[in-house]
Amino acid sequence: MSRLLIVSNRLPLSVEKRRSRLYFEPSAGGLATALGAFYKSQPSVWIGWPGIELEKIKGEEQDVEARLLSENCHPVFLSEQDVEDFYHGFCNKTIWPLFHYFSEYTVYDKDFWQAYERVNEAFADTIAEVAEPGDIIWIHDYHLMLLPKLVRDRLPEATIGFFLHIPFPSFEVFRLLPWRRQILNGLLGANLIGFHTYDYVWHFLDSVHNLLGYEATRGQLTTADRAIKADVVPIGIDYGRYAKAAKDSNVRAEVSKFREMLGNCKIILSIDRLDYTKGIPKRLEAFSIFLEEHPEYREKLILVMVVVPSRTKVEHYAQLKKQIDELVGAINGKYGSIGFTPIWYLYRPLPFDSLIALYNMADIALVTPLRDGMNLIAKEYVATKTNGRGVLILSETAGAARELGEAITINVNNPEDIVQALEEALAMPKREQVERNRIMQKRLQRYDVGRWAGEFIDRLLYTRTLQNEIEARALVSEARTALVSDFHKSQRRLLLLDYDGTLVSFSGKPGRAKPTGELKGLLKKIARNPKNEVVFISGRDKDTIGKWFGSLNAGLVAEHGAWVKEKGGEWEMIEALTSDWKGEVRPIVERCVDRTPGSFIEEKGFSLAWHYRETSPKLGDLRARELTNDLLNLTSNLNLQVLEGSKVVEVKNAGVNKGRAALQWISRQEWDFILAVGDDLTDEDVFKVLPTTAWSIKVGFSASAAKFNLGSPIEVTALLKQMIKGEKV
Ligand code: GDG
Repeated sequence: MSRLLIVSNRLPLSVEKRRSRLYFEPSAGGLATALGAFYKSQPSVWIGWPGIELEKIKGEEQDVEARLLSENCHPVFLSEQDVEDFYHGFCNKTIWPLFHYFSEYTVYDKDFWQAYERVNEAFADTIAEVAEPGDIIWIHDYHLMLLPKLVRDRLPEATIGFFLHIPFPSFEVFRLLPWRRQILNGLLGANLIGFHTYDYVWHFLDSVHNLLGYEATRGQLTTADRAIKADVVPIGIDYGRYAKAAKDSNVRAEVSKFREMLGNCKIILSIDRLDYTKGIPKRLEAFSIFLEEHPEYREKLILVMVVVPSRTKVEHYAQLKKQIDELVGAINGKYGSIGFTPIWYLYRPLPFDSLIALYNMADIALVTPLRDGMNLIAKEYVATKTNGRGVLILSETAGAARELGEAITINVNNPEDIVQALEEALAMPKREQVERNRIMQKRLQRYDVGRWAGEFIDRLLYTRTLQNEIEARALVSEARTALVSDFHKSQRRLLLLDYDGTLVSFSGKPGRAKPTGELKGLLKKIARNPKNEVVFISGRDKDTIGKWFGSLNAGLVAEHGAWVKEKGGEWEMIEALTSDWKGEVRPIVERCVDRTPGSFIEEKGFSLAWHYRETSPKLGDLRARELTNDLLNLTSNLNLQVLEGSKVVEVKNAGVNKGRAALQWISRQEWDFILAVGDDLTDEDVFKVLPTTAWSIKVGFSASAAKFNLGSPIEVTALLKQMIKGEKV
């Protein structure tokens, strides 16, 4: 049976050393709690850092490892320097602030980055040692974004899922990162990349499009040889645990204890890790305004604010702590009295029972992050409301706001908005509170953490099906051997080869994609063999094609079939064509060039092509659609055709296409081997006119009439080399 390999920065077990003795305790992190039950419900292994620096357990590594292994945990040991530069550095001073839109807090440091690379490599090595064929590898969070690719390099066949627990920022923010392409390429090693909300998916795909050029269709990307899916899979909570805990006798005892201390006051609750993303000062500011504007609530309303210490080593956290202490002091000083403090401020973690008791009692939960991937506090609060009463006020920039539509949502940057939300919450009739909470509870119960994990794995396995479809069409193993053997057995062979995107990769400017000496040598060798009839079928103008391949013993087709040149012959037009339509069309294309920086016109004898490979991708796509529409309107009465190729829109005479030109050769004699290779829409016309016995290959993995696919021009030239290997000319 296949196992689940969960990979996260921290293991669910933490190692501590006190007075020379080792202690193994459950980790406090949310992920360990969230996935704990799921992890135990099937054969699983957890890979991560055990929370102690290597130097502190020198000589005892094997004991630590053995103890962790007995709980199916595989440690990745990190040195003090790694913890400093990788965890406190790149993770918490670079990625965390940037991905939460705190670009002014973001530190760009090469040593941090190198530590991030190093630690991700160490994780990859451990996975490669532990993984067995068929295992499912599920990598978690922003600490390990390079890992999917590093694992893919080591285990090409692996099934790899990645889940990001924090927001993925918009492209304008993400692009600030000096190592942005490495991060994206790292993530693209996965088969499935999961996010909490559609916004994050969209931001990710947008960055991939802008920075790497891959376009997505319904969340699916196809790179050179792999299908990758980005999807929304919002994390749930262990609903049953929270709902049940609220009725537990220990929790009831805690409730009575707190009630005695708080009297009949209405309770507003907030619980956060100490973090600048949580909007704690904004909340305090709004609470202060509320007390100012509503003296009737003084001494009748209390804010219980739990702040859990975290990342105290990072400077911004220490500053934040000071700011909170001061604000709390000022508010308590101003609105408190001898027997009453408006803010109950606890700077420490709470035991689970106390946490549930506070959730259960609170009239209002005030959740105000400036940015939050999801925010589980909001969900847990709703789950513990056994009698259905209580109001959730939730920041619209928390991922949870996407699912908890019945909460009162606020813009945290507007204190008046928070004040109004408090007024609304305090005035909300009980019936309405119950109605809203019951709807949210139903949703949270149905889509709980087990369902989240199960769904993620199901979708991950589905991406394998997509991948299998791609692989089934790839020209590999038996099919490739059969093609080569057919070629060797045959005497009359026809090779129809496209050029750009097929024999060479695209370049920003068409003139730069010149064949190298090596490529020309290879093609020359093929064309020299009297058994081979080679035809280059290109969309390029005849002068360029003539200059590059005119000296070869090969047929040439230029401008998508407008011009044809037989071996040793002259250029001829396939039919009498006119170009007087250009005067009418050119101004439209020129206007498009003016409005689209980086684009340009290529003028050929019988066509006009608008190239946009070097424009910003989204603007290019938008303009391509506009231009195509404009041209279709204009050309409907003219005998013209508008084609959309790879980053090019082209107008040419109708009826001229590569297929028609190819037929000139195909119908010439009884070939016993035909191979056509091409990469874009214009090559489909060739594939469609081939006899059924012919071999056809599309470069790239999008839909095609070709029988097989190859990933790139490099693979095409490798195939050609393999075909002619051992052939005597
Ligand atoms: C990431 C994302 C995303 C908190 N204080 C105490 C305590 N907690 C528990 C809560 C909750 C968890 O910690 C915190 O939940 P978050 O949602 O803030 O999650 P994080 O782990 O900080 O962070 C976040 C999450 O991943 C999941 O994808 O929601 O956006 O940043 O479960 O109950 N538990 C106890 N005492 C406390 O004082 N016992």
